[in-house]
Amino acid sequence: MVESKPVASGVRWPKSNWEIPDQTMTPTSPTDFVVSAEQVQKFEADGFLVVHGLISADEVNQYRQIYDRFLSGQIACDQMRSDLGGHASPNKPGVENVTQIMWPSDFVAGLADRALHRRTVAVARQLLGEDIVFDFDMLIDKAPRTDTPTPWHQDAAYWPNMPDTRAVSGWVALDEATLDNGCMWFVPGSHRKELRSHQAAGKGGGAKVCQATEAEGVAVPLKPGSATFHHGAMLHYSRGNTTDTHRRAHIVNFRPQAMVEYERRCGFDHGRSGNVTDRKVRNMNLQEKT
Ligand SMILES: O=C(O)CCC(=O)C(=O)O
Repeated sequence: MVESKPVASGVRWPKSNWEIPDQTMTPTSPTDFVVSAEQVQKFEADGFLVVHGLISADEVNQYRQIYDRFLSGQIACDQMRSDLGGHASPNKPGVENVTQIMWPSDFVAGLADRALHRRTVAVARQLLGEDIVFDFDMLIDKAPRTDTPTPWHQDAAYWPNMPDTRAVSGWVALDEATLDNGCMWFVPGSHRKELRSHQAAGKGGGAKVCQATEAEGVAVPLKPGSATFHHGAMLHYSRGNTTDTHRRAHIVNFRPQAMVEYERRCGFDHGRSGNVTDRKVRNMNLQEKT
């Protein structure tokens, strides 16, 4: 059992004064989530892990309500919103191909202290160690019929080089994730090989792409409330959404506390301070600011 600890110290509240409407996700709801030794071994071997039932159906409904306020603009977060599929031609006028909203927990007071963040950090610590802490979170939505794949990539290719490369993302499905709406695909074991060479996916947007095919990977459909955890060097991708409904995912990223402090000392904060180039940076070597 992992002791629950605050996961996002120093968070800047609130750019929105919107309050979570009921108490379903109070900080007193169970926050621990235990994975087995076999699951830890599987994560080490494969570089990703499927965790069923991370949050309950009631909690999923609560997170969907919050999510839809972001998507509709009721929670104003324009500076954190972009089209991760901006490299592809627009498929639906006025709708992003792939909506990406960075740092949602900055916009809803207390969000980072509730079930989704608490349980993802509990799992992340069991997978990578007790020094693992929250780094940043994001929403990635594929709206109906936007039909835009998220290009094959490794998250580490977006980040600066780190002395300690432990990193894990908890990708929590708020809708059923299927082959047709863009469930995640992973290439087992790719986290233990050299990072592949990445290029800009196209002219618009900040997405990167590397060479990989579905034939190398496995698709991971998920029920709402279930999650995948993938290593920062895991090769992954998702197909476009060809269905009539949204594919909403809330993603929380973790790394060792010392590495979060190192990133921040170097001025790298995953776009939090409005520096969108943070999201486009390709494995530069950081300079610590004194
Ligand atoms: O949701 C997606 O389609 C992509 C997610 C992703 O690339 C990530 O969580 O690192």
